[in-house]
Amino acid sequence: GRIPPWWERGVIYQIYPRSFQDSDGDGVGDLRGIKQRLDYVAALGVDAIWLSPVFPSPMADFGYDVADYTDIEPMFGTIEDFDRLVAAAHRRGLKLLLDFVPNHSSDRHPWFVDSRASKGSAKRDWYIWAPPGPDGGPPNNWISDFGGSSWEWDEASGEYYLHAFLKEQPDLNWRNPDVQAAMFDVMRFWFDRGVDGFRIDVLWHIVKAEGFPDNPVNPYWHDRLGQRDMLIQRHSTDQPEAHAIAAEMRRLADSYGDRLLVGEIFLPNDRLCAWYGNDERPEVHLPFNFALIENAWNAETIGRLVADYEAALPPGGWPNWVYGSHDAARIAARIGEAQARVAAMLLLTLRGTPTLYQGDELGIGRVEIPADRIRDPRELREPGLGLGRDWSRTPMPWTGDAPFAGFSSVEPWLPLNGDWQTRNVANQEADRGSMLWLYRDLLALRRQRTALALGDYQGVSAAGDLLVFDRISGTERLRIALNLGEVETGFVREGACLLSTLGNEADRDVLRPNEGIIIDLGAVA
Ligand code: TEU
Repeated sequence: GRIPPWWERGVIYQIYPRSFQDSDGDGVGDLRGIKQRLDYVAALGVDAIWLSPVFPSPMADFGYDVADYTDIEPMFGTIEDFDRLVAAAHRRGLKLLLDFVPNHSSDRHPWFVDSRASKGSAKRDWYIWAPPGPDGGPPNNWISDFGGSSWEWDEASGEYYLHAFLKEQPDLNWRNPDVQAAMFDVMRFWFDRGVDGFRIDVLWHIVKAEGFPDNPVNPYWHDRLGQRDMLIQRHSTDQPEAHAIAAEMRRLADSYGDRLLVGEIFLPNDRLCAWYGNDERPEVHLPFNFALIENAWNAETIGRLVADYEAALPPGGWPNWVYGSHDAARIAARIGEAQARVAAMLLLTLRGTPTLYQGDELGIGRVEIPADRIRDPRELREPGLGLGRDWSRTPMPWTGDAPFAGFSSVEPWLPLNGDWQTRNVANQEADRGSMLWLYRDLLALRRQRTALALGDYQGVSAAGDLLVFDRISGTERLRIALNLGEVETGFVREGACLLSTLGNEADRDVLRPNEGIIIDLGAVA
């Protein structure tokens, strides 16, 4: 039969480079630091690491504002450090994915410096410029993800430029073939250096409707936080031309063999799944599925969203799941540590490629960031809306026995989790009942059991606090039963229990509070 590509069996681990390991005592993590910690990552049992952006950047949005797509930010190291990191990862059987940020560059990128110099600049059309609208204000009503208009007036050249995010992140004009060619060259540059793929930042944003029509008003916006949700991004995102570009990126990736493209796309299932493309014109391998980030932690909701997503997948489309990132509140902060153990079991037993976020394997919860240490521009621009992301970007706590948890020799750029002296890698490695060991056990089981890695999904029940589903491969059938609540619930324990989130086995037909189990129903005829 067909041999599945590595990323179908694989598990991705997201590293936020600023906060993984500092090797040179500046309070910010770096590539050498990541290299020093690769044994930890390999021992966890994941297959690939994805690095948030490591390119030269003024850091207005902590690397998502790229000033040079084909070099390494000095704060993170050199291109030689990068090559050594790739080699060291590959030696351990780990793939390495980079974060590609095609929608926008930094306003300090030489392309934009040239573009804004004058209306007649050679690279004027590499970005998106427009004259004022009829009322003399911005060309249309589009709103930035960081608050305010998406358009910034440029006094010197007498036009507005578009930025879907910060004004320091001008949107590139992907309708321009020279931009496309330059960006495909960027992908080649890193593929040639041995990179195994890309997570593509805000892929659904890269093309905008011609003529820049106003976005329609969102009838539900008053239910949501902030003016960002006031409009439906109909004309500013998800244009048909962007799919053709994704297909071109895929052709390029495929020309290198077994490389992976993960697209960051926030859309409802039907439009999300369109980004798989089809057999004749495949697009990204994995359009990120954020359903577990965007929905309530509730058995019925989850049962339904898994079924809906499975039903929306195109033939051959491989699923994926994620519940944490450098943008989202941490899973343990959202649902508490006891349920975060159940969530780990869910994420690592659903059908599809899971992406883990650094630190979630330690159960890090809410980290209070004192007002004077807030760094995230999304929070600084719109205080009080709860849009901050710093609290999921805090440094990895490696040990309770060294200053700054072994992350750095100096005060880190963001504070550590308040409980770092007890909640850290060293302590959890020494404690067989820790969250870290639960992740290791789950990842090891996934490797051993084809039903978990590649098997079919079959919903069994989703009611009250109880979520039950099966994973099936050939004659192998595993049942996953999760108690999403804090009260004991009846459950018939047939078969052999392979793993419980509580560590030991119950002696009655129940799921204990906050318990999830994986049972082996044995070979089925
Ligand atoms: O995030 C894009 C993005 O759309 C998120 O801000 C999203 O809107 C939000 O999380 C949904 O609640 C990516 C990066 O992951 C983020 O760190 C960058 O700031 C952003 O793109 C701009 O590059």
